[in-house]
Amino acid sequence: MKRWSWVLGAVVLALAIGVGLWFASTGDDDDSIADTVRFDFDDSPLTSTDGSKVEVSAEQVSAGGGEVTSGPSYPGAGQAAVFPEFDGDRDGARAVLAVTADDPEALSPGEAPFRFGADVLLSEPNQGSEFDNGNNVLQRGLFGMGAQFKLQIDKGVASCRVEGDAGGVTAKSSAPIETGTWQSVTCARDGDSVRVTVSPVDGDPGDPVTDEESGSIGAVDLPDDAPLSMGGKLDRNLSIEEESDQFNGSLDNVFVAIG
Ligand SMILES: [Ca+2]
Ligand SMILES: [Ca+2]
Repeated sequence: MKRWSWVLGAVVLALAIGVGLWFASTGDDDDSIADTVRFDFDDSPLTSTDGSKVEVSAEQVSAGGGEVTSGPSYPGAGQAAVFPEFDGDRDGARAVLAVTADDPEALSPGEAPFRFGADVLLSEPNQGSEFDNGNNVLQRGLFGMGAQFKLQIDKGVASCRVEGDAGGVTAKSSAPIETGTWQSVTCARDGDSVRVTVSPVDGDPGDPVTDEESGSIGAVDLPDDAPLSMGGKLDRNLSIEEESDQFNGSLDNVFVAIG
């Protein structure tokens, strides 16, 4: 009898430990789902969302009288950030949101897998001059900096570029970004793979379309002074680049999720 009760006790203990570990691992998984930073723009274009893991501050950078304003998002998504209409002149109206973190390393993924993206409503026209030849949605780092991640919509095609110390990889979507309708675009880097996924967010849900490109990337280690920018390119001194590829339209639920 004694031996059986010992065995039963051991089995109960093992089960308890197993359940405990399962709960602990589930909790860890839940934590990894939380975004590193997210902007839902419901309170203002400059307020990051509760639940973001990293404390950040955002400021508006303007040129040519451009402005980011609040406007309605799609049903159920509150407010969105509305960027200036297309103006292809050198000194045309432009505005970009600059995001900086107290700990810039927190927005530097290194070799970790990460995702970033946004819900986008693209205006027409949205490009077509030397100074606005595209629509940069979200990026950290500039081309040639040695490290970058970027989501852009050029000629109605969304693409995700990730560059590290071993090279740059760009994944282009095979699903066109329609103007005048909300769509969700997500980029994901995992090892040598970069994926771009486009899916509608209102009306007919449709099917997400994912395209993938592979190549050596290495570590994406960004300089501390490189801002995370929404709606266009910024220099490291937080000024708008002359060829800023201003995003024309509205953005919502902009996020970066590292790890
Ligand atoms: Ca919103
Ligand atoms: Ca543009």
